[in-house]
Amino acid sequence: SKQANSSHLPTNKAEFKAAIVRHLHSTLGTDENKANEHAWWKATCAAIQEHVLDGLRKTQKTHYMNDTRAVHYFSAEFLMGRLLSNNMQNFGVFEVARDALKELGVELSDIMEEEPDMALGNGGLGRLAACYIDSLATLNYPAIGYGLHYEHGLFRQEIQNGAQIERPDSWRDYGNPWEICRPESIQDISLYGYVETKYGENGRIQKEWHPGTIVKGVPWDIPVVGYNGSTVNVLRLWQSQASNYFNWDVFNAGGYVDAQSENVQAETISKVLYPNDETEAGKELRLIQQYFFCACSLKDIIRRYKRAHGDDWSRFTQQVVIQLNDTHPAIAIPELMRILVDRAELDWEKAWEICTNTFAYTNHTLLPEALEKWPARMIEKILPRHLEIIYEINHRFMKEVDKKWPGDNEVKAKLSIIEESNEKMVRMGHLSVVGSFAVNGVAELHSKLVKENLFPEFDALYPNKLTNVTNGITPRRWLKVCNPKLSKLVSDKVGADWPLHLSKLAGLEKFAEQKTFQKQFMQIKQANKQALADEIKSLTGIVVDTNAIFDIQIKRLHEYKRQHLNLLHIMALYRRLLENPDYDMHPRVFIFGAKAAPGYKLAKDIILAINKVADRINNDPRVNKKLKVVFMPNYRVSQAEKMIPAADVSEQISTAGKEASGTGNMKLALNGAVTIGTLDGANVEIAEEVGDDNIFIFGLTVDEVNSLKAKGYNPYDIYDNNTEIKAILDWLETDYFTPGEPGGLVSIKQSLLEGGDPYLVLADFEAYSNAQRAVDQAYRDKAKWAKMAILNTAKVGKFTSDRSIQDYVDRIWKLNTCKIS
Ligand code: DL6
Repeated sequence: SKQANSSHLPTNKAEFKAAIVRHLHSTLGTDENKANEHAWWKATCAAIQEHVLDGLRKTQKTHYMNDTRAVHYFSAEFLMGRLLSNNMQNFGVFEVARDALKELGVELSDIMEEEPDMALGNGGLGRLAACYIDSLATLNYPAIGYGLHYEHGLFRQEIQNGAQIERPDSWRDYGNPWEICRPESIQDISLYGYVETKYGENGRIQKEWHPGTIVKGVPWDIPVVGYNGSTVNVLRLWQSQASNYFNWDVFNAGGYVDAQSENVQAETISKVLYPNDETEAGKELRLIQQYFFCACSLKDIIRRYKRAHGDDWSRFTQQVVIQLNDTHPAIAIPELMRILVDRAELDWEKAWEICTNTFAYTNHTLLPEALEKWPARMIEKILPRHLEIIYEINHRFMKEVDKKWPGDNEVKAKLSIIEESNEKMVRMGHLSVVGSFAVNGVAELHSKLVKENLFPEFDALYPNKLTNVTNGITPRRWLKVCNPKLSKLVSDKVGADWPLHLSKLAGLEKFAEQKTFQKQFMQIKQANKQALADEIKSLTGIVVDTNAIFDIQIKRLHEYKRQHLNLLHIMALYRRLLENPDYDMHPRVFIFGAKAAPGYKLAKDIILAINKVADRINNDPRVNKKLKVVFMPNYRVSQAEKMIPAADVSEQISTAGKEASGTGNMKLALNGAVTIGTLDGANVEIAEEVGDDNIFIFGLTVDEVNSLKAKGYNPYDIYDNNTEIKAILDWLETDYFTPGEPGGLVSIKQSLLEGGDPYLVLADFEAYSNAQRAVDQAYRDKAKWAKMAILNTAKVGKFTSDRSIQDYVDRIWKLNTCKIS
């Protein structure tokens, strides 16, 4: 039952009103007359949090009593967004709380806007982690998320004169009503210093790490409420704090002064999220962040394990599985080895067996610039004992490789955890594969490419280690919470339990051609478009026509995602309209949301270009009845929740082979947007599910991309022979879009010509433009489009994160459900 775990959960308006007012008085020290929206928001959160904590306590007790095996999801990023509406929906009290507030004279939708997003992540990888912990709780699996309690999450984006300006994100400035500090579980974490070799009894060599400094890890718990509110798991995020520790040993050995001079101040460790997406930061602080949260989390796990099993390590791998979300937490592998070998004094072989039965690793990218490598020198300085352990792991691994490929030095060099380049580097991907019992990619195509291109020899060496788990999204946040009108319609047709059984959406198929249903479905889309149009107006001042096609591209700004392909096509439409005012097209609004990494110059130039072109088009009365372009500033989870329900068209146009999976593609399809996309990442599986008639696939396939590159791709061939492309690229060089500043947008042209067009934008332009014509034609046939939109919603049940989690559980984690009573 919805209240299974929350005996005092208010079930009627009167109780809710009393609870909220009680918190206004006794938690916030204000009253109904004085309270502003922020206070009402906090009091409402507090009223819900009472029950969240009740559920948390019961869950933890049940897990403890049953000594459950649990998954520990290690991730440098959790992109949680807002929690109030989600928690209310998951407890099944959204409507009653909304009505209670209304009687108090407060609009729930207004106070929800007071909640800052928890933006502790960059993009897909971090949001995936958030969806997964939602599903784990919903499916009643024992699980903990472990990460960093960044003081500043992803930067807030402002747009000034078309350019991105980064402002600090201060999500906790006025307190976070959901988190609980747990000083009783503080951990001490060592850094720097040196290693002493000692000879113990029986001549056993013992290593002792004398740290140069120690920092404190302070845990903050964010409860994670499952749908139906029965299991409440925890996301535990570590904050760094200075400790007063001063190591006289190290000082006397002469190491301290050295370490101290370059020492990272303790508090800076969890100060800020690195705003890079798909690019390795390579900074000392970043490695320290990674080690810091892994070391804290491992200590936490081992403390809990020992409470039940003492020093008996034999059951450890039965109780504990750790999922490494990309290589960011890979340093946990040598850390666990250190604990087992140096501290618990297990033999190396025994320790390694435990280790390699504990960790599993998810790869999220093939982009070479995102594959983490750390200079051995840097690891040695910060974590001297870990570097020794990594060398030992590699030494033993190289022997294994030699057994399989005797005397083959080439394969050894290729597989080695240590890259013997000018500067010795530690390859964290290789370390993760060697140290884990399972390695997965995040979509069928991506996992195939991981096997065939990234790690083929690892696949030969460890058959069955490499596998696929296709990503998923939580249908609670990404349909039930963000699109209440469509949710209600769906519930009316297929029953109210679809958020737990998303395959039930298939029940909509039979209504896809029914006139009344089409009308209802499209009326909801229209209402959602109106709401987004209002939001666009208030954020940007741009007025858009809701009868136009809402064509949406929302994701991090990256060349491989090809927002500039979209932009070039917009410029082509503009040009066609200028040349022929009767150019036949249905009105369209192109809407973007994207943040660029602050140091990624071309990505920021593309944002500038989108805004400059938008400015010109939106203010050109010759075309602005048919064409509008909007760049929504500060794209984030809560903004995605407003944009996705309003999309007609979903842009998923990455160069084939580059987007590991994508999850925005799933969210948009679920909300009835039709995809225009390449055969990349999970688009391939979305196409399989919705069928060729309900998606617009275009462009080069992975094989075609490879053969074109092998043959020698020359973008000038296209530029010289395609008058439209030539005209558009040349346009960027004028001052047409940047009055008084000729060449203001030329870097895009340069990257596509002199730069060699690494992501094949020009090669795919024609196909994209044709696919866009097909979209335009299809949209004009109202019944046809409605059917396509409905079938998208109906056929994407596969992409619930519950299915992904069940896949992980069945094939990797081997967990049992644990009902909370
Ligand atoms: O798996 C989640 C998400 C995928 O959907 C995206 O396709 C992929 O680009 C993203 N990968 C990263 C890699 N970052 N690092 N390292 O964010 O993962």
